[in-house]
Amino acid sequence: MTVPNDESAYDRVRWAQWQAGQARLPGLSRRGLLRLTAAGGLALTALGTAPGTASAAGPIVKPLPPEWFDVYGTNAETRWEAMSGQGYLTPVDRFFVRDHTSTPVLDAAGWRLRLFGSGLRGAPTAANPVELTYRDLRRLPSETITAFIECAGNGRSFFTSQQGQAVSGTAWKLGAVGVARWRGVRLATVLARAGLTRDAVDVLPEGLDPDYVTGGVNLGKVRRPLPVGKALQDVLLAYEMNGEPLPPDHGFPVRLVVPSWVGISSIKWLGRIEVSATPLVSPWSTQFYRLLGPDYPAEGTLVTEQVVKSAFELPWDATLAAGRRHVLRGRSWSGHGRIRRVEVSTDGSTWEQAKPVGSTADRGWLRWEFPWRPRTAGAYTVRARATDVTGASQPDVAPYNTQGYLFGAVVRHPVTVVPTA
Ligand SMILES: Nc1nc2c(c(=O)[nH]1)N[C@H]1C(S)=C(S)[C@@H](COP(=O)(O)O)O[C@H]1N2
Ligand SMILES: [Mo]
Repeated sequence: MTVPNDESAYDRVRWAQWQAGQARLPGLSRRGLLRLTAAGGLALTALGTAPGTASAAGPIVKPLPPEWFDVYGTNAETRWEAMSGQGYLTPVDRFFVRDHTSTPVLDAAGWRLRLFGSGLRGAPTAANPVELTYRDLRRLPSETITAFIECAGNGRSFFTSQQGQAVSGTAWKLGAVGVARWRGVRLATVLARAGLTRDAVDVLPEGLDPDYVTGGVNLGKVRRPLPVGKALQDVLLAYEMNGEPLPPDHGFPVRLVVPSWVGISSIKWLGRIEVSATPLVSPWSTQFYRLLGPDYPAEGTLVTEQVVKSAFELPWDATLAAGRRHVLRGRSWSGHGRIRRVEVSTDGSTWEQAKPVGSTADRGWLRWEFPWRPRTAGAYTVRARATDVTGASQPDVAPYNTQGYLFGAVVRHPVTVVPTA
């Protein structure tokens, strides 16, 4: 079976196979599957709106000081002013957290990665998988990459506040993104050692966190298939983040880092990987993380690469003094490649180039700055708009989709300029 390189072709093929009963959905009981199927498209969309299952103790392990984070149930986004004065990387303690349920605290010594499936030599079963220990993994050749991880729903709240559209899911502003240096072993290396065959088409990484239950249906472990092409390209089994062992909230002992793709691809607390010679799907590829709505085909479109975005390292509703020289700083990033140009507008109509600061990693972000001397006090809106190497830029309006993914439009950031004392 051939694997389409083009992602939309991949999705068209997988969707057709899923509809025709030729794709498997592992990890869901038959009853769960029937309930899902019976629920139909509309109700499936509503699953995304079900409230999180936060435990009273707090699903996230690390401290979430209010000056660094806005917390929504089992998720916490970085406040952009907390990036002010920081270097290129997002410090681990300020990195956003997105947990479907809660952070499990695992032990590296007892951890095993289990690989199985029809896409491996000898087709090992889930009950008798190829196993790797943490020490095995640490002994394999390592690679370090700098890459952002960003939630597909980052910026979702602006569908409502800027475009007046109702969407389901966590109402993130722009802080569900961070850049880190990830060290680990290429997934390609591990798959080769496990006996990857030419027949393999999909890999399905799965987390060790609790089952995700929503709308009364247990969807099983958090998991999302990756086409084998992407799995072999630049995906890392990461055990270090910014030079330290991964902390619990970010996937200790081992997580996947799938550069440039939506955050859900980067499965944390990795436990198993099915490697399959037949197509695989999961609720995270058939219902969640699909663009659905009036402008999309009925089955929607799979979300893979992130779009272009920009953010100011300013508090929301920042206060600045009139008549003074300020330097507005920010960062821009894209899933399609490096940022080539950033423009800033402070007057609602004209755009000027921002100055790049330092260099940019291929799969990271670009830092920039823009000097500004607001002459008079009042309410202002500052805007930043980036263009990447593919020519993709930020529109004024993001295409509407019911689950509020990929908000790539220019964000109107309010700033209050006060008279100088
Ligand atoms: N096992 C597991 N992996 C997961 C998730 C999860 O809930 N469980 N959340 C995903 C989502 S939706 C995102 S955006 C990223 C967030 O990574 P972070 O919490 O390290 O910032 O992890 C992804 N990997
Ligand atoms: Mo996400």
